[in-house]
Amino acid sequence: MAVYSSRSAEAAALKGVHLYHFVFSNCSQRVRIALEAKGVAWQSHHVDLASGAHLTPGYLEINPNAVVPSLVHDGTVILESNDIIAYIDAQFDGPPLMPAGADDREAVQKLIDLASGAQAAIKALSHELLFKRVRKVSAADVDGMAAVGAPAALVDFMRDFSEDGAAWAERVARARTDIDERLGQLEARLAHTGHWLSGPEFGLADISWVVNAFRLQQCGYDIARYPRVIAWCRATTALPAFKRAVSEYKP
Ligand SMILES: N[C@@H](CCC(=O)N[C@@H](CS)C(=O)NCC(=O)O)C(=O)O
Repeated sequence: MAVYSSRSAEAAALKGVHLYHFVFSNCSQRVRIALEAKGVAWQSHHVDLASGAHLTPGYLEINPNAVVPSLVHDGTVILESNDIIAYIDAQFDGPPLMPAGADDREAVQKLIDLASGAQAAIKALSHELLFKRVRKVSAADVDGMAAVGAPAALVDFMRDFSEDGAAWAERVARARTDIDERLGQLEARLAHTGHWLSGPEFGLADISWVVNAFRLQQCGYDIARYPRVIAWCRATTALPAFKRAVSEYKP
């Protein structure tokens, strides 16, 4: 569990549940769905990634990885969206989001790890297929990120994106192979469970993955080879928690 000993006085002073997040971030959407599914009251701190609000000194004290989301619960900072949703399920009343059976629990943990490992590919595909048309990043923007202390991996990614050359094409090609492999594993799991990824009931594996599947659809990514994933995605995005947290969410 990624509990972070933050030196942020802002975070330490917070009472209740506070989410630092961005409206279109799939990792943030994952946490908002978990909060809605559990019925947890939370306060929003919208971090506008487009204007670099995640790179300010105040936010870097809360999350030194310079990413959203970050959850603060009674002054304790929890990072990593998949750890945050597990934390929310364990800490709060409401419908349990982990299945009861040991085999399903093990499968859910593997699926959550599979979703965590998909983030680099989802990010590359989002930039290639969605953001490229609307977001131009200059070499000076990238140098600016490095100058304010953004982690090297974020800076390298943005440099490749801004240059749009062979290194970027390589990232996108790797992302396509990676995502197809992971979607194949979801298809196999759904063949076994029938409806939800998590097991007999909707749960953490569904929450963890639906934001990725929804993003791939927004990207126009071809998932026709995965009919069970398509049907599952339709059912999951129709849930009230998904609508409140994602499709109808306004920051
Ligand atoms: N492993 C992290 C990944 C978080 C992440 O990559 N967040 C993205 C938005 S979905 C972000 O803040 N990106 C900022 C950037 O790339 O500059 C998690 O699951 O919380």
